[in-house]
Amino acid sequence: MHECEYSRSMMCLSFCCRFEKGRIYTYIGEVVVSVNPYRAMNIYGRDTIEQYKGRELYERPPHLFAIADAAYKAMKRRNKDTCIVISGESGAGKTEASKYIMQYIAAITNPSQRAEVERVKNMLLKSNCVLEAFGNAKTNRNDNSSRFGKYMDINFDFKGDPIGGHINNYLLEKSRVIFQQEGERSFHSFYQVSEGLTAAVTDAMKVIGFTTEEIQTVYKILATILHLGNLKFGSDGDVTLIENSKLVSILGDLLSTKDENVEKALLYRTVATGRDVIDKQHTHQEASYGRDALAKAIYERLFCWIVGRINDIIEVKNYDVRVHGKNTVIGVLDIYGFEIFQNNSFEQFCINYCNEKLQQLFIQLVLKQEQEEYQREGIPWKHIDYFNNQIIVDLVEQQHKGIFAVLDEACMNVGKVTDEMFLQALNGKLVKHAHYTSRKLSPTDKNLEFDRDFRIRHYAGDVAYSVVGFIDKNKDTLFQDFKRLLYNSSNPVLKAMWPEGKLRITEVTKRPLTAATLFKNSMISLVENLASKEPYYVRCIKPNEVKSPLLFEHERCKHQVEYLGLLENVRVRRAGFANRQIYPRFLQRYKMISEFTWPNHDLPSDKEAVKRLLQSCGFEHDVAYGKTKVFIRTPRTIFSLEEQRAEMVKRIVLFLQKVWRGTL
Ligand code: AD9
Ligand code: MG
Repeated sequence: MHECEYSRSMMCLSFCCRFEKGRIYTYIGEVVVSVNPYRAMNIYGRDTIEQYKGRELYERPPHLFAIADAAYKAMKRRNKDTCIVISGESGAGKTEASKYIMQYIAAITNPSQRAEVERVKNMLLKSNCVLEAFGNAKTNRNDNSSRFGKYMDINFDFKGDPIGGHINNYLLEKSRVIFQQEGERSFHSFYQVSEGLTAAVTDAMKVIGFTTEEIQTVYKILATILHLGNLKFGSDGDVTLIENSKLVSILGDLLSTKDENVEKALLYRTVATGRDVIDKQHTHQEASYGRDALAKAIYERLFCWIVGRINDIIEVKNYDVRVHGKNTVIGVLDIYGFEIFQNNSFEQFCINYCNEKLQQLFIQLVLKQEQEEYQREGIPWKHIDYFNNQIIVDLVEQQHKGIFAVLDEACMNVGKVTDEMFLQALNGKLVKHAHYTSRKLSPTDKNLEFDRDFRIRHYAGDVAYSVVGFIDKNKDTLFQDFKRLLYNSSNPVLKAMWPEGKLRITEVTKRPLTAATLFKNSMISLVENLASKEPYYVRCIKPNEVKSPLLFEHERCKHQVEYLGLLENVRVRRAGFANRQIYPRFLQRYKMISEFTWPNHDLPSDKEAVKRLLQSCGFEHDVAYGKTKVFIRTPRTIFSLEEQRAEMVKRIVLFLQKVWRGTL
């Protein structure tokens, strides 16, 4: 067996042993690996929270709470913005982890029980419940699968108490509203509304601050979408008709608009030809397309509106930086995991691209930068190899040549461009790319079943995508008539969701950005944002495909260990250093623990002074001296330095108190 294979196997064995003993968390350096237990664990209660509060990472057994505490401490002690990035495939436990992290942060903050802070915490926690109802659904991978990406910033005041937050949401899989694969469901919210409004979600919305009118509108929109699903078109000669016309008046009522306006928007579109404006009747196919696009668009708009309302309510208010100092942030990222379905479409393509971007960030921050820093600082270092997935990120997002660019170009063409033409263009551009292939390019490849598929070799595995629907989903066209219809509703909440319906037909000229471009831009800015913060990682592993608390599938786990880069992660960490600080900062913090450096040193440089200090404490064996920074191998050394410092601070304070009272 290849050495790496062997090491990965051993790593899985140790995860397996720990999993069987109910120890679902393991550390690799400061990265927490979490194996989904698929059963309720008694490890998240108040007593466990108390055990982790304020402790250093290695003082207690591995736990999510420890990483949450580390991110919190870094934010509080060093005034740094931090973020916790949770990754892993669909069903691996990311969303659950993000909720435990939020609960932990809520539990350890606001010791003085300030009412405003309690209110903010309550809202942050409740917002999860609402977002899950509208953004999660049962898939074949996960009964509660996130069908949107979520990045939540929690803002803290100078005392370290939460004072607000902000949620960014990413590409909701809205096609689920009109179509679900076998065994899957639409978003939870639809079942909740058809079961007669569950108290859970409505209460949460009320607590967050949604008005009764707003909540009613939400349910009216859900009902509208359900009715649109039943709307059928027929033909009478050349004329397209609505077969079940009774539905039109129901829709009119729900949308607070005239029935005839609903009917007209469903059957006609207004087009400007030169100076004239005419009503053009839809073909049967166009009408069906329009109806589906409407259902998807109003759900997506509803979802974004809900996020926007939550943001209005939870955003930081009345915070004066001049009075209270800088407010700092902990970001928590819980985004859809890498997924391979029976049939993979545009949505899976975007989701998997997002996972490539996050893997690239992990590589940049944990594997690459770390090694580059040792080289830069002149620390002896043997390079550890890893697979760099930048090549796949480029394959998707590169200008002109990337798959998104080819797709956008196809969508720009005037006239009818088909999905097949897009596939041809891809084949032409990517014929030599090591991570791309299709039936045309590899006719003998047995794993490529269909002519309509192209296959990407992702960092986490091969995925065949069907091009069917790529063009439509990317163009994401919604006839302007629907926007005007909704804007002209007499329901003010609905009207406010569709401001662009205000435009007259002759004013609408600009081509909107495509779905792919919007998604790409949002991913690039997400990664930039994460990279600007101090990152903490949770890597989630899914032990089996059948949601069993007893089964640990070795091969599945090994595959995840491989693509998550965990072995490389261990190697870099093991050979590397847990902590590093520039010499002046190190001295500033610890100079009081050595007679050679307190209150000032007379050595030729800060580097020499740090050397002397560490020698005098007996830590020489655990450190290396770089050009500008000192590197400390094990966290225990840092704990010990911290303890000695705390002891000295106590003594100095006592001494000063005595001087003050004149009792010395
Ligand atoms: V997806 O990419 O959104 O499809 P996630 O978010 O990674 O996926 P999720 O957190 O939803 O997965 O976990 C899936 C299921 O595993 C949950 O519904 C729980 O039933 C189960 N789970 C996950 N983590 C835990 C845990 N710490 N304790 C108990 C868990 N059960
Ligand atoms: Mg999830």
